[in-house]
Formats: sequence, structure tokens, C-alpha cells
Amino acid sequence: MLFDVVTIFPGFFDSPLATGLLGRAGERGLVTVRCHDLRAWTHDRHRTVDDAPFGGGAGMVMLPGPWFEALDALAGERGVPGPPHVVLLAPDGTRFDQAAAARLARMPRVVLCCGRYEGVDERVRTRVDEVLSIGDYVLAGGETAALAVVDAVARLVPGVMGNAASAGEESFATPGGARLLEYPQYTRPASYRGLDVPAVLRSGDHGAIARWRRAQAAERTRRARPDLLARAEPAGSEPPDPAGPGRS
Ligand code: JD8
Repeated sequence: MLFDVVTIFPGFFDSPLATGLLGRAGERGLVTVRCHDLRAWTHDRHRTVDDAPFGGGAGMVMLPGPWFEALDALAGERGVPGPPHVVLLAPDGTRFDQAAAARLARMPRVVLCCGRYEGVDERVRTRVDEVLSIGDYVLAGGETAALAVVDAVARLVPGVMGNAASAGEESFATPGGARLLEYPQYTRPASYRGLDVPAVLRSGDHGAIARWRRAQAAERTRRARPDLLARAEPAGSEPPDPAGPGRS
């Protein structure tokens, strides 16, 4: 999969793209992320990308010219999958969620447009396929959102994660994309500063462990994210426990 990120801060992405799962995915050629400086598509001495808003108001708006030229150049590139799916990150976009991540992961090439200042001239939107927002808070620009999109999508690209991990992912997914929150995790030592690992996790009773984890996940979700539980599968629709029915 190929991402083309267009930004006035291409260096913003250097460390995250070189680190962890994304770094490895890049090395293995499974996910390529190219970061382009929007100013490459300016023509004036000062490489201007913004100007004052028509109608007045605070701040600056990004010029349509560099964006149109950038998108023309990227869409017209030879030797790469095309035409690309063009995404603008903006606070007024539709919510980027796990279902949107899965949808983008099936696309061979995605262009991510990162605005700054007060955003892009409205006419840029005539050149994008969709507008996405990562959540209801105000960021200084689209770069942080683009990085979240690359991270969430890349781990769904076949081969990026181990098979066991991706299979576990599927078992939690529901048709609407809603998920339960994760159950609590523990590792050694079994007792740390008087805090004990729940006995059921050390019992060896895999049926009891699975039931405990489901109950914990449901309870956490009810407390922190009741909106997710409303969309999750009704109780009793879990897949059969491979360990079979437990005692009691
Ligand atoms: C792009 C400029 C900042 C936006 C004035 C200063 C996404 N979930 C999200 N929150 N915020 C953004 C986002 C913010 C952006 C830009 C994305 C470009 N800004 C502006 C308008 C109001 N501030 C985002 N995705």
C-alpha cells in the first residue's frame, strides 16, 4: 500500500514512520509512506501557501493553487497505482473509526492532505474523495490526524501484523465496526507491592478465563464507552468456546 502525505511539515512524520510497526512495514515494503512538501508546488520567491480570507476574519487560509497542482502531480504520476483515493483531514470531516480504517486498508493508494492555519480554501474539496476527522477536539493541523490514519490503516494491511494478532482482531469486530474495549492484562510477577493478579488467570481453567475476560471487557465498556456497547452484539451471541461448556 502507498500513502502520499501532502503537508508543509514533511519532517513531522520522520520519527513515527521509522519506529515500531510502521518502521518495520516500511522496511519490508508492505506500506510505503511518501511525505511531500506542499511548498514544492508554489512558484513565488517566498513559497507562499496561505493568504487572508475573503470576507475577513482571523487567521489565514491555504491557497487552492499549490493543492490543485500537488494533486494533479500525484494523480498523474506514472508507475504507481492510480488514480489515488484522496483524503482531506479536517475537523468537519466524517469520523475516522475502525470501519473507515478497514475500508482504506483495501485501497492500493491513498493521498492524505494536511492543512494548517484556518484550513484549506473550500475549492480544494472539489478535488478530494472524502473528508475525515479523527475526533472532536481541535488540533493545530492535519498532520497528527494523518499519522493516526496511517498507523490504524497500516496495521490492517496483510502481512504487517502476525496472523494470530489479526485473527484475534477479527473475533472482536462487529458488523458496524464497534468493538468492546480490551480486558485487563497482567504479566509477572503474580504479586507486586501487594497487588495480586486475579486468581482465575492462574487457575488454568481456560473456560473460566474466557468468561472472566468477556465480563471484564463488557464491564469496562459499560463504564467508559456505553455508546460502543449499544452497537455491540447482544449477550449470548458469542462464538462457541473452543474449550466447551465450563463447570458451574
Ligand atoms: C486539519 C487546520 C486547525 C481548524 C481553527 C486552528 C482532523 N480531529 C481534528 N481536529 N482538528 C483537526 C484539524 C485541524 C486543523 C486542520 C485538521 C487544518 N486546523 C484549525 C479549523 C478551526 N483551527 C482534526 N482531522
